[in-house]
Amino acid sequence: MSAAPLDEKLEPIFQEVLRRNPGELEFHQAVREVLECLGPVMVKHPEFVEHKVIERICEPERQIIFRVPWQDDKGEVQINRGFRVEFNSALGPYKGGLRFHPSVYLGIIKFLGFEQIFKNSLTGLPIGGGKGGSDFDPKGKSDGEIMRFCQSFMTELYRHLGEYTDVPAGDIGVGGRELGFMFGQYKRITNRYESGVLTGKGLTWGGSLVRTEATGYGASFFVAEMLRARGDSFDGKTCVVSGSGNVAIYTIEKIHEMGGKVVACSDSNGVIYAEHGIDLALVQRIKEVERGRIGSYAERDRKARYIPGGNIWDIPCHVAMPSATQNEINGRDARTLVKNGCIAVGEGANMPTTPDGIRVFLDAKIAYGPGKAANAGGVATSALEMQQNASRDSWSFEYTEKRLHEIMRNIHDLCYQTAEEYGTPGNYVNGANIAGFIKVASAMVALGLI
Ligand code: NDP
Ligand code: 2IT
Repeated sequence: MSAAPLDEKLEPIFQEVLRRNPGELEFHQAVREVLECLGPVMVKHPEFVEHKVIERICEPERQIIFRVPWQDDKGEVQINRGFRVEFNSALGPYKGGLRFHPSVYLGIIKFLGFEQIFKNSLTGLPIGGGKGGSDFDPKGKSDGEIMRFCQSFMTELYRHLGEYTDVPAGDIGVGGRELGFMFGQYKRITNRYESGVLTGKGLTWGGSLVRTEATGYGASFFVAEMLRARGDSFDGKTCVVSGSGNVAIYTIEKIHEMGGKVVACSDSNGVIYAEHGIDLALVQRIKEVERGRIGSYAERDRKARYIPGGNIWDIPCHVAMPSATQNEINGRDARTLVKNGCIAVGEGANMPTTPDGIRVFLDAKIAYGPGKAANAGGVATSALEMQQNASRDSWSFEYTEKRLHEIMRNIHDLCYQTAEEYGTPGNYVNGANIAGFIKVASAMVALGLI
């Protein structure tokens, strides 16, 4: 954990968070990172201290934990645990994805929900923060098993949702297929075609163009803005993108469109290194059509190399875009990246860099875009999907992408300017945490003690 000291008013608040949430390491990490940035804000805004905004913001408004029973293809009963943490609704209905992964426990959902509050605030759109999921492992399951699990999950969750209450979407292990099964079950139970209750929907049943691409495109736009602020661009840059899921795929696409070359991607088993540039159509065939493993890429692109168990951050690059999971870049990885000439890092994933790693990037003064700013394009486009659903309209790809691009530019500029205003130019961590916090905190004060 980072050694940076906390402001004397904030230290006891953090100690209380540790005491009240034992064993939730990722949640502690996410809270500490935000609190480390807020000392100067407390000086400028004594009303936030008086109204105990930080103490309140660290405590979820509501946490739901439930049993998810389902039957596998052999007829055997399986039990998983479901979660929805409704963290903060000062700015709008709870909004955030659902993660299905065996590593999921309350501490992961709380870290994600906590980050989501500030990310959603940065988008400038009316959405609060929440997150959910399950320790269900979708890998190797049949479509029938996925459907039965999703139906059971929604049979409990539906009572907590609503277009004005709580609006889930996808995250790791949850994409169009899973959202379809969940939307179908919601519609059946409630007898309402309530499009605005979920985002990331398919295009034939209320989804928005660009939502599938939005996180990866948005993260690439954010890095392009950071590079532009330094008089540079993606043109001719060698890039590395970890993961090979939704975020990674559309990051690769947009980087290639903007003139960069992605030479590596990965999954939890290994790394693909393609010095001549990753063939995106092949990655998409393997991941989106066949639902296979990235290792099989090297069997079909003979110039590429598969490194089982490899560390993607050992591959030299100008731009690194972690797009898999939390804490995938540690201090050592960050030092390797900087030593190898990395000039920019854009986080498609949530909290992919450890506190040590963040310190290395900030000390090296490279362009470092933290997840809650860089990957906000996904949830921002979810909010655009909600707008389209509310007006029973659907926008063109070009118009929706233009809106996403503007939003990412605005987030970049807000973080950049806030970092300057607080005396730490170029520090997007401070910029994102401070700007994201102030908007939510101001709304919480205005809404009274709730
Ligand atoms: P997907 O399920 O589509 O893909 C996840 C990718 O990350 C896979 O390649 C997966 O490999 C890898 N991965 C997941 N968990 C681990 C792990 N514990 N160790 C190593 N590799 C892992 O998810 P997304 O692309 O949607 O999400 C990726 C990241 O982006 C997550 O951090 C998510 O929170 C974040 N994000 C997603 C948004 C969205 O709109 N989808 C929006 C904003 C952020 P494997 O198949 O081997 O598990
Ligand atoms: O982490 C995230 O921002 C997401 N998984 C997307 C959330 C959303 O509601 O679109």
